[in-house]
Amino acid sequence: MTKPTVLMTGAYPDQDMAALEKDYDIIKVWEQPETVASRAAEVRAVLTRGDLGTSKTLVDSLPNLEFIGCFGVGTDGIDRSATIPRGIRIANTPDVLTEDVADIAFALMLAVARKVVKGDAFARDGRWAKGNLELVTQVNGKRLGIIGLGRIGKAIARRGEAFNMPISYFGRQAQGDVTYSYYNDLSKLAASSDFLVAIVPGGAATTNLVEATVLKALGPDGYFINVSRGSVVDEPALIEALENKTIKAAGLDVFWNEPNIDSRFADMENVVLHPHHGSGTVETRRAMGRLVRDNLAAFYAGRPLLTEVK
Ligand code: NAP
Ligand code: 8YV
Repeated sequence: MTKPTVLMTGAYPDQDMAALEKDYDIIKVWEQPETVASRAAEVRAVLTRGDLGTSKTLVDSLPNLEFIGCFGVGTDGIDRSATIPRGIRIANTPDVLTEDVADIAFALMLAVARKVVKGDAFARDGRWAKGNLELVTQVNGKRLGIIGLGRIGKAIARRGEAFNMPISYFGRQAQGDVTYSYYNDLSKLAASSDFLVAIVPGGAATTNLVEATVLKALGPDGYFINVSRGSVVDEPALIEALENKTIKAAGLDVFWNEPNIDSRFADMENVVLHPHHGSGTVETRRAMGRLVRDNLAAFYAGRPLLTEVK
């Protein structure tokens, strides 16, 4: 039987590529960009990743496209102005990555406040023999502010509770199922936080949400952690705040221009950088790959998608 043609915008982990290639005829855009035009009519399904998305140009070039599967929960990179008018359905990978992304938010909070990266270098390069590492900042008991109390935001809050942190959050509305303090003004949340963690979706509605005034409100003792999308923060303002020490430090998993991030970050002592790898564990990536394939199979079988993005 002929295998259905699936166009992929970027590679998945080897285990997923092998499983996909068993059941589908894959057009690998990153290896054979020239084949897209000649085989466009065959393509009913595209697979992409949260960090790659799907451009309007690509969608418009595929006349029979009906389904986009996203390896990732964030679908801000998929141009909805191209998909909505054509009723193209989208499935993502929520929930399976929630706990790992919350872990990396906490890893960044601890790494930056407790200076774990500096401590590692200090122990390796012999500086320890000449004296102790400077005193660092405590995390437990500090005020935790969460921008976006969704699936991952709530998992971060649960970790905060275990660290005895008073928890507050910002979102478009207060949530009935939590007792945390709600702020509808982000600067007020920042002013009431020692650690301000961004975990809202990217896209037009949240672009530059964390602007200079929010960072100013966070203040010289405040830490900013971003595990959402680079677009959520005004990055030049963040760099200025870090350079001028108007905030204390930042832990960043996401950036405006990934993977070619602003080179000024590399020269700063008061940042811990991480290469957009919040969901990058073997276990979670396996679950994400499985969910993408299950959605793809459901689409071809005419069954309801497991995790459709509405
Ligand atoms: P989710 O459950 O949909 O939660 C998103 C939260 O953001 C909701 O609580 C929502 O609350 C709030 N929100 C949405 N739009 C907003 C706006 N315009 N202004 C203020 N708040 C807004 O999503 P999730 O599963 O937790 O994932 C969140 C995001 O994390 C993803 O979209 C992705 O960008 C990012 N992510 C990053 C990584 C990584 O590796 N770093 C991995 C996975 C996900 P209200 O509706 O009450 O406003
Ligand atoms: C992944 C993500 O890094 O789920 C998301 O929105 O940003 C991450 O889980 C990405 O999707 C994999 O490329």
